[in-house]
Amino acid sequence: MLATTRSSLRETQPLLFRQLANFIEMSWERYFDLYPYDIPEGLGYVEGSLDGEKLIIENRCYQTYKFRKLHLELARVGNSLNILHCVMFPQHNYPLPIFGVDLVGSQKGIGAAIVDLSPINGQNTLSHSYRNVLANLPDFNFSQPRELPEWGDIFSEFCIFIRPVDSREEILFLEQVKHFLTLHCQIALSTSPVFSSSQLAEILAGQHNYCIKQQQNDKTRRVLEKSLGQAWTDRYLTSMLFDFPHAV
Ligand code: BLA
Repeated sequence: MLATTRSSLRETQPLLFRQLANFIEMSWERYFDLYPYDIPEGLGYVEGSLDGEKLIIENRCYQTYKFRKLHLELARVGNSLNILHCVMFPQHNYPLPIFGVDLVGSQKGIGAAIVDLSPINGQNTLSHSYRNVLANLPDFNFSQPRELPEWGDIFSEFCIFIRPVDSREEILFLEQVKHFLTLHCQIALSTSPVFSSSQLAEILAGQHNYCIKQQQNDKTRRVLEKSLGQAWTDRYLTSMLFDFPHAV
């Protein structure tokens, strides 16, 4: 077990959040050699309550040989809003998609559950090794699929975006995330780096586009701004949640 202190916020979050957070970390520990990641000053653990409710954020980040940043964030607003956010950013010389998952839950239940392996090549397609597996996963026919916002053109055709209606659907969603993540870790292990400047440029451009689009999520921005203000939120979105590497 790598982490010596388990998150305190985690213990207070609903079951699906805890199960997903635990599975993500277990997978990272199982498949990769994890190295420390330098979280920007003051952004690892955050508490804020400007004029809204109290917001608590706990971040865990690692880097590996093939990933510049593995990021797991748990957040809680007031007594009711829970958030799990996870993104795996590949190194700029590995032609891998971006794994991302977001859970947003209130007292009324989980309103948004989204998972994807987002392609970062110009054609917005995943390689055969991903497609072969993802296309053959069972189709659970979730009863409340949700529509992606305009900036959501970064997501693949396999993206799952739903409002789970009961604990059965929550478990099925968790199962799908496990498939996505396990597949990704296994493919990442056997992926070789690219060397040509055109391939490197394509990966950089793809990651850049992913981050720029995610930064346009007004719903995330609003939650953060209410508790921590606009300047802080700008810095958080661009340096902690969706930072991107500049030219090689
Ligand atoms: C939606 N994200 C949301 C919502 C909130 C947040 C409040 C609205 C929920 C709803 O419509 O029911 C808030 N999410 C946060 C906050 C953080 C967070 C505060 O991660 C972090 C501090 N978002 C991601 C990632 C993905 C993602 C990695 O961070 C996808 C892989 C997607 N979240 C995403 C999408 C929506 C969303 C697509 C719906 C946006 C919309 O409907 O406009």
